[in-house]
Amino acid sequence: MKRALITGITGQDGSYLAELLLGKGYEVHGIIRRSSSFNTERIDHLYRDPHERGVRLFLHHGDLNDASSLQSILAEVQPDEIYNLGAQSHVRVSFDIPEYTGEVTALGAVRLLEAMRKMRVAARFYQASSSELYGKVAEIPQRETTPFHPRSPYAAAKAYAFYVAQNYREAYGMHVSNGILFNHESERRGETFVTRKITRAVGRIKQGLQRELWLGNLDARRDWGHAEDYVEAMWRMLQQDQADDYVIGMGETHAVREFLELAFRHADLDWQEYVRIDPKYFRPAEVDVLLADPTKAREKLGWTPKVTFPELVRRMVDSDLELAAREKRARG
Ligand code: NDP
Ligand code: GDR
Repeated sequence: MKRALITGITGQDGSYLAELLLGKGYEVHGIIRRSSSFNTERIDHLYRDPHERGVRLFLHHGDLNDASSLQSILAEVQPDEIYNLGAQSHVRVSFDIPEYTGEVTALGAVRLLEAMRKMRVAARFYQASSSELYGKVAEIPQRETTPFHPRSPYAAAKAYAFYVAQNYREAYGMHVSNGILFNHESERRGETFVTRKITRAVGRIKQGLQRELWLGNLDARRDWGHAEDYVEAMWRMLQQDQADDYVIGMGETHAVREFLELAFRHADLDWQEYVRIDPKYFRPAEVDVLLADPTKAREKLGWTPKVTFPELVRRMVDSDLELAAREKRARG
């Protein structure tokens, strides 16, 4: 039985990846942070008491900012594959907490790689790199050879992690791959990212629980896919004989405004009646347009996404319509 270790298992991608790997027969270990309120909602449906027979999901307390916890967990788990998904992943927030973002998102990656090297853990390693690396884009579409131009403390931290991952591959011959993933969303997306903020508002407006939706830049363009498809690409990267770096995206770009229109229309609402602009949601430096060229992933990994952009929007709105209906019932 293969054994995988996931940092960021409580996040959107971590939860889908854990599902995928459990479905493939892996034993899955996840690192979780201690917090005063539960932060395991996205994986609660996968978790069983470890005293039961046949359990294959195990959770360990640790932190990317705490090298000794990483070393202990690696020594105990001895994984075959490591997926480093843990990060302070919010671009706007990274302008407010740039130093902390660097600690987790940049130095967290080197802490984990260095722990692996020191402990002689010969696992394959996936680093969650991001299309934010392209930032002020040098070419459209963006491919593996497009130069980076980070536009936020988050993107700068991810650039460090990208290069350090490449360096451990070249310097120590470790099997380390970067997935340069474009935006991917889902019913489990964090509620402050723009897509989920919109679909959550659609559900709540429809139920009369909310009257306005405050947003920032509606002209930014993103290449949006579904997270379930993207975690499949992560896994495929670690099944290759050679470690490498891959762009993962749909090859389609849409403005925030288009997402808004589709989402509100799906619930028979007109977005213009509800959306207001608040400058606080604009970023000090913006990434205007992202568009992936995923040719290499298609050809080398045989990866093709299944969920289209309109399906993604529909799924998220349907799920949030149900959530808001439950919220209303609970209020009585
Ligand atoms: P989320 O924000 O949903 O999840 C982030 C995860 O990181 C959570 O499990 C969080 O734990 C964990 N985490 C945060 N800080 C620490 C820390 N100090 N130590 C250990 N774990 C920590 O992100 P996504 O699932 O959307 O993204 C997964 C990864 O992929 C991230 O690295 C992100 O930057 C990157 N990425 C995401 C893209 C996307 O469109 N979703 C695109 C490209 C890259 P907790 O629940 O306790 O907060
Ligand atoms: P992004 O995602 O910054 O691309 O990072 P986000 O959904 O936060 O923003 C996308 C675009 O929408 C614009 N926008 C708003 N964004 C937010 N969050 N809230 C608003 O109210 C709002 N109004 C307009 C933004 O300006 C931006 O242009 C995500 C994260 O998952 C990263 O971790 C990941 O690396 C990248 O995607 C690829």
